[in-house]
Amino acid sequence: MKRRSLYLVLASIIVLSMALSACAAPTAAPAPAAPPAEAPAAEAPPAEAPAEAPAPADLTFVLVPKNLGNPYFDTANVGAQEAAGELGVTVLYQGSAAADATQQIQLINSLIAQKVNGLAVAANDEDALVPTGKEAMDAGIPVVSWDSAIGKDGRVLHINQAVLHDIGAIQIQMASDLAGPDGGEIAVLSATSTAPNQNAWIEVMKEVLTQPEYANLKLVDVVYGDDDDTKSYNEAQALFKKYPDLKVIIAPTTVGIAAAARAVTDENLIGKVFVTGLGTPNQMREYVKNGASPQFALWNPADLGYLAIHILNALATDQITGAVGDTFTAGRLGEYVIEEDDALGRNVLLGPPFIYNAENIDNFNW
Ligand code: RAM
Repeated sequence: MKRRSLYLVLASIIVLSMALSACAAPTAAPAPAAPPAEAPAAEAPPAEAPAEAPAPADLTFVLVPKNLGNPYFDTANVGAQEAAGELGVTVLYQGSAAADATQQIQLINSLIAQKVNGLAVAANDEDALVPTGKEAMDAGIPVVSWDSAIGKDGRVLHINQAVLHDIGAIQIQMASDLAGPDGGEIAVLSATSTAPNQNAWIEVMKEVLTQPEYANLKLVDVVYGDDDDTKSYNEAQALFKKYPDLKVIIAPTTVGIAAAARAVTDENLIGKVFVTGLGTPNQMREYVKNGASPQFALWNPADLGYLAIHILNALATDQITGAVGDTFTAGRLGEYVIEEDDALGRNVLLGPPFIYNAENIDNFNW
């Protein structure tokens, strides 16, 4: 309960600081958002690299989401601020208005020029971010990606929310449950067409669909709502029109799933078209209860942000180099090992995804 109320306070501060930064000119790289009151005051990063290892109070890391205004990323920032408080460092939360790689690169370039001490980026494009990540690392700024990976050469390591295959497979399993024994037509409503994480999960879904147990599910389309609520809502409406027999929409994005569930509700399609995928409990509670989206999955985004900052701090203070086999302790989450696999290169794994449904949804308030 205590931690929940702290989350609520931090979440309100973040929403307020985001509202303030949203008022600033959105076209240029966004101005640094004011850090929450609990975090140490943000200081301008030193003009020149200090001769000795910096004290924690001098370290400024930046948590960069795919876009601002997305409760999933805001929740990750709650965990990042918790880690900042424990470590005595400053974590700024800065992102572009749209989930767009060009805007994100502009922002990161300005953060490199400001000589921040570390970057944790949820990438809008795997390849496009590599040169920028390299530039930061050449300037002595450790870069990790989290949620959505930068290509291997553009970061030290990736903080992976759950096993890639499990995230794809759990969504097909939920869609199959919802479609029922006769199966039927399913469609994917994704985020942006360049999103590294969604694209990887969709590939897994296609592979899993070839298994005999899913032979009665037919994937009819993959459309993109760009992690924009209105576009996602319109794409869901278009799917209803184009595929009158559609049974399930899988939205592997917290923005898309909430918009699709709202569209199903508005069109009185509850019980005819089901929505599932990846969502946050507060955004989805209403749709779990009204039957538009009886089940969906996710990991804990606050833990992901918390882990990202602990790792970044361990790298920036030379506790680890980021080599495979390096171990470190991430506060309340315990010990982690840096691993390597073909898809993600060097990475650290948070844990398994979790299914939310009518029985458990009220146990979560984020
Ligand atoms: C959206 C973003 C994010 C993804 C979640 C599930 O919020 O696209 O990258 O991990 O959905």
